[in-house]
Amino acid sequence: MKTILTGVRANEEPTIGNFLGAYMPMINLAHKHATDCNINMFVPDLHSFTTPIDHSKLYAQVIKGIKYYMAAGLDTDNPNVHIYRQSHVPAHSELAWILDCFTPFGEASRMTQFKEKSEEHHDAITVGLFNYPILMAADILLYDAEYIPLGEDQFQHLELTRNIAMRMNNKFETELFTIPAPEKEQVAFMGLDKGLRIRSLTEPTKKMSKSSNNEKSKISLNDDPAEAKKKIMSATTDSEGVIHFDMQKQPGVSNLLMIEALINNKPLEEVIAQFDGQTRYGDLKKQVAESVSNFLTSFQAKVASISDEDVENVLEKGEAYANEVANKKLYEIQKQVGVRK
Ligand code: AQP
Repeated sequence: MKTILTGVRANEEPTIGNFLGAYMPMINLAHKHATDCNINMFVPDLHSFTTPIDHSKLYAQVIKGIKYYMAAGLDTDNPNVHIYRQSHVPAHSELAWILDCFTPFGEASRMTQFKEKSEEHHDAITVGLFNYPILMAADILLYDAEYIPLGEDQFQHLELTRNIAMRMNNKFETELFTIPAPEKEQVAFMGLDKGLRIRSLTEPTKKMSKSSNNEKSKISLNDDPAEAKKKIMSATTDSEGVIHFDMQKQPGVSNLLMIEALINNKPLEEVIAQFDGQTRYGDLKKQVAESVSNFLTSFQAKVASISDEDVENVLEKGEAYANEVANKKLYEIQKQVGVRK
């Protein structure tokens, strides 16, 4: 059975960018492939402090992250659905070390996310931040995952994962790792024509990021719905005076059109047809504000109905599965690199 796998870091409160770019594609695939694929949705909690965080809040944020997966519609009664924490499957960090030794420094240095994040956090650039894509490769390769629903920003890391896996398969002349599908195939598997990128509300040429210090730039999943409406109403647009979907020239309005389509599960063309050529940006903002506020109200009610005990039960099952699969794979790899007979 093929494996579909994804995760969202628990460093900060996730945004609707994470929700629309990573949660929704995964949930849609989980429904579509409920009987013919393993669906692994994990919390990369060890990835959560590659940049500084408040560690006293991390544990609670991880548990909340799992409630979010469940509230988004992941069917935890399906035996093919596996929810787990990265830190509770030690094989992830063990494999990351091995993969480190098969990753040329020059190749890892080309990761644009590292460059961007080190500019943002120039006072705290850690080796962990540099190594993050290699731990991500371990997260994927341990489970022979083929499909990884990701937002556009993560495709370079996926390519690195593929390169490491191919290099090791060649070196050891065996099919040690399943090679994850390339970007084009991943995107087609998600039913998209390209990776999703929800933009910042205040600087729409940039992506919406959960770690941004500017609260107005993002809609977090725990935002008060009335506050979220205000953020949409004050979103940066442009002075063109006419609404067109054009990410280059009009990234602000195009971003709002995209949010409106994705959050209501409507085709983008339908939303574009409704607003194209209109001159009143306020009408578009009002409709998006209403949609976002309705979404948050209903999502937050679902989250509140899930107890910590529900999460514990799901994790107990998911982590037993993950450890069994991951350890089996790790043993095979350890044999190949010569540390186990
Ligand atoms: N704005 C976005 N649009 C579409 N997809 C997005 N993702 C993140 N932002 C957007 C996707 O969410 C998944 C989880 O990301 P992550 O938290 O593991 O790492 P990230 O890419 O670093 O996410 P953020 O929100 O930008 O976090 P911070 O600010 O903490 O670095 C990935 O699939 C990602 O593509």
